[in-house]
Amino acid sequence: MVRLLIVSNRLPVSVTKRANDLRFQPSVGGLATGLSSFRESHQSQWIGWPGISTDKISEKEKQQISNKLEVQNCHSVFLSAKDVRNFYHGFCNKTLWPLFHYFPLYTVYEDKYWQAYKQVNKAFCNSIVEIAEPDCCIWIHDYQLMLLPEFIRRELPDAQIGFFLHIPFPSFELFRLLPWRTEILNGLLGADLIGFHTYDYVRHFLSSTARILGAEHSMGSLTVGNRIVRADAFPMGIDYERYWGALENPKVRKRITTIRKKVGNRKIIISIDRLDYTKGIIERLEAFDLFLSQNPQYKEKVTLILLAVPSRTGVEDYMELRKQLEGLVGRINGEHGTIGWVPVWYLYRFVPFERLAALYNIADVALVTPLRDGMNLIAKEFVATKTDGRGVLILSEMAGAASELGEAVTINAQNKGAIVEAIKEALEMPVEEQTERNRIMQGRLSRYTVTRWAHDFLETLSNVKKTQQELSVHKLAIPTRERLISEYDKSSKRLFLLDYDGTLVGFASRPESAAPDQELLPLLKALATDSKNDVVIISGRDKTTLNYWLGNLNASLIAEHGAWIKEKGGNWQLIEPLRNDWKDTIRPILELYTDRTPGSSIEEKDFSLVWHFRRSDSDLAYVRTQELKDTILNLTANLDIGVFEGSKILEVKNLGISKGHVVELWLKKQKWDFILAAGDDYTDEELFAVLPQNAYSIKVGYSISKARFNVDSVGELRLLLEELIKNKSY
Ligand code: ADQ
Repeated sequence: MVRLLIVSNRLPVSVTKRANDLRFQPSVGGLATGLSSFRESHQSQWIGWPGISTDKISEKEKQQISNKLEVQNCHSVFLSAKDVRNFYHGFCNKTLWPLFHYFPLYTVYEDKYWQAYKQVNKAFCNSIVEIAEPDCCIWIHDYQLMLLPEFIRRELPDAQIGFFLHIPFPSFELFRLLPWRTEILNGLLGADLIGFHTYDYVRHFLSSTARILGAEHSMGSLTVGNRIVRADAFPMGIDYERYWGALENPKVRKRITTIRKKVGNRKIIISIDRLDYTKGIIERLEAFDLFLSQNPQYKEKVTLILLAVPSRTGVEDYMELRKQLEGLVGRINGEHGTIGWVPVWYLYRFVPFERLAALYNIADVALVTPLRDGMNLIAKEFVATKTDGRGVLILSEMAGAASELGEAVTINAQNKGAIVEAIKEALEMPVEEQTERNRIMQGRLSRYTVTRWAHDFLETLSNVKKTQQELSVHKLAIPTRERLISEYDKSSKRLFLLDYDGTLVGFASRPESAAPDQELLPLLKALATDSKNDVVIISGRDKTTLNYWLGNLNASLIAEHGAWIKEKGGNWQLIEPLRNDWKDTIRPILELYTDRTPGSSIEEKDFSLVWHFRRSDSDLAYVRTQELKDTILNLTANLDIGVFEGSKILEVKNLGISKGHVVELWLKKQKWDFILAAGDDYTDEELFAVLPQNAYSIKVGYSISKARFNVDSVGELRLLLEELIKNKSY
């Protein structure tokens, strides 16, 4: 079994020091508790910070901590007080946290924070490299470690690296504000699988990689160098059985009795969160205040229990929030309370599981109204404890959990009126309806638990790795390359079928800018001058451009994917008569789309029309190509016309034209004893398909292909061609 390393900023055990004594306690939070059962069944090690800075402990204590945690399979990464200040409170919690939660005004951009972030990610990398085996499985968690996948990839190129983001990935409009956006994206792309809670976050991430790095995806898969990287949604679940079975615990039942005695028969609303401005606690309290003002009949009939867990207590924004919250609780209690009734019971502390479960269980309503939340486990935990089916969840649309818990009463957390209405609806909801809604949600939560989530993630990671391995089997490795060169040397009737764009030259932002450079022309010239070689450049380009660029070579040219042929020393010939009267109907449509899509342009060839959108906004272009395809297909249903999507182009052409068709003519010309064909896109697949088994067919780039081999890049293909002509004088 491949060894699993789990990496997160905090270890599942936190160390504190009181009166010279080290104390070891379980860390708060869903990840640590959620993965505990999973860890027991897997051979795994956890790498992270034990929560105490090195300035507070001696070298001896540091060693003591390491030793004690190693026994629990936890490997410590130590941070200094300065690291905690600049990395954790700084870049993590003053830059990434607010920006990723759509609070750009709270976001601080400081170079010293960024430097600390890089340095701590590097320190994590060093610790991992010390204990990891080259092919082990490394699962990295959350926004504190977004550079780590790339750092590890450089050190351990064969490792299986997964990354999961627990907070939202913001829309491109927010993410682009980050001065270090490129580094963060490249950091993440060091992983093989990048997981998010919801598909919306996946979309945002893919949109940012496309717009910032120009890396296009296909169904969530991106090609990064010679690796396929996948981005997908894995909604994190909870340890369902633990919450569902909570009532069996006598401590939980005792706690419920105590609370019931104190609250009497009043309805109970709970509000439980880490004290964080993203959780919408102030807005929620203001809504409760409004509810009491607008519904005097509920005075003395309802109690809001507000439990806030201390969080990031050293950060000013959090201290300010606490002050504001406590002021507001005081005002509401002062204004609405009576001698025997305190409307809001406020607790600022961490509570153990039994108390938390008792609160979930006794509550009539849970108000979970974050302004933004990656997932929100409180909502799920509340529903899971409702064994009798009673209780209503009011849930913000802005929590990732909303995409799974559609039966909750969902609200816009900024709309106080809507929260007021929802509280009333929840308090008055018939029991049958409550039960019905909860049963559906419980079914879902019981199936997709945290253990299933972890398995699902790790299984997908291993599948991505398998796909990578399948593709890398086809990589033109040194032995095959040597065999190819030796067969070339021995043969005398050699055929080269070479695509142009994306194969011999890289893509340019404008099609006309991809002219052959000063390295390519001599290379092709040397190849074509050898009398044993027959070189055919087979392209989708129009014949005028091809002729202008490559017409002087001792080579044959094929233009428009096989519509036109110019044999060595001959003239252009049409392969077969083709219609092009359809262009008059299609051209005005393309013109309309070009006007509506800034950056796009039309290229007209004799037998095809091409709509280019490499310089357009990728999301807009995506929508437009789908519309355009539908429109054209409707118009040309009875004609012999096809619509094809290529690399940032949409091409409308006669169906009779195909690279495969024209290559067949060449294959019949004579008995070739060496064939090398190279291409990069879907039109070249038609070519690869008709080649004899022993031909060297090479795809530039990595994706599933009919070609026998892959090379990484245009540069690698050119190197191979150079090797063939090296040391040979013509
Ligand atoms: P958090 O922002 O911490 O997590 P959340 O998902 O609500 O938010 O998890 C909080 C966890 O802490 C829950 O498991 C809960 O039981 C526990 N907890 C809350 N209040 C407590 C209290 N007073 N005493 C004891 N325990 C308490 C981040 C993201 C979330 C995402 C999680 C998991 O911000 O959006 O859901 O990670 O991916």
